[in-house]
Amino acid sequence: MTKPALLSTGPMMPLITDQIEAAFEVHWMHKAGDVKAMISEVGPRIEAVCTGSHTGVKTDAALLAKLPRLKIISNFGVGYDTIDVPAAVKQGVIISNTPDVLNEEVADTALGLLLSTVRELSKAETYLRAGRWPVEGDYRLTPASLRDRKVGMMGLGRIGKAITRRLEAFGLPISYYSRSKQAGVSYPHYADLTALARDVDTLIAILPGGPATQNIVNAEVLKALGPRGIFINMARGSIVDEAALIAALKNRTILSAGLDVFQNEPKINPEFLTLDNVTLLPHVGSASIFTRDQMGQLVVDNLILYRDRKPPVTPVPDTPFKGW
Ligand code: 8YV
Repeated sequence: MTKPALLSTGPMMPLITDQIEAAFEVHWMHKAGDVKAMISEVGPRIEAVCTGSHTGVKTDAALLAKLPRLKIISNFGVGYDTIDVPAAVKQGVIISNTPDVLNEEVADTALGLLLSTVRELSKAETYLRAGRWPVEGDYRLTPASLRDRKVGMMGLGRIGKAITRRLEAFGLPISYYSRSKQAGVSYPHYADLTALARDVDTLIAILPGGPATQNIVNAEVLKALGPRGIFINMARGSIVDEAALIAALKNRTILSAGLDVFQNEPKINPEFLTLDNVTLLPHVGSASIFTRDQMGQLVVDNLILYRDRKPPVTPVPDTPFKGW
């Protein structure tokens, strides 16, 4: 039996690589000397794409146009903002992602980043490691505490809810911003992000990236958040006007920020590194072996199900499965 042709937009973890190599004829973009020539040669035969935001490659309309037999794009990650969804829909391509298996891990990381930012835990450890404790005395009392804070969630999807379960255990009042009010949710709802920012002092972002949320955290929102304000981003760098955020941190328009995601990862804006009121993580929200293995297996399962002409396990809502 000939193996169907698959294009991978970049390297994948061994768990994925081993299984897709066994089931497909895999063409790796990062191994191709001349990507354009490789795509022109194999593009007409490609039936499946394996991708993820870590590859840095966009599955855009131009690439999709070169893959006329494409049936499935299996995305590593719950967020699939590097894929041109309308173009995939137009071409009748199913997109699958890796939801649910990462909810609790990302929520754990969000709380870690929140605590580290509020109580300056990374800075306090750096202080100790630099030998400053015995010389200069105790690390400073932190200006911020969770004890007197109100949280505004930006996005209340499955990961958002895993975060709010934790925030409730911490005893924190919660409100949320989303386009429409969710049935069965009792937290105050805001359809206006600036109004939410005005009423809380801590914003936690966990909503999808892409055109609909591009730069929604802008100078106006940060000003509304105010000088006690803390902004935590577990979503995508694209949701923030980074120049406005850097200015707000520099001018102390807000107190501080905790960021797991950035525009132009991994080459983040170097200005962030010069600021002392921002906690920076290298996009590690879901990054444990335990959780990444489960995400990787979902990537493979969706691809193998396509090969066997069975329904995918996690198609995204934009491309419901109607048959191959
Ligand atoms: C991954 C993520 O780091 O699931 C997501 O959307 O951002 C992360 O879990 C990323 O997708 C790796 O490509």
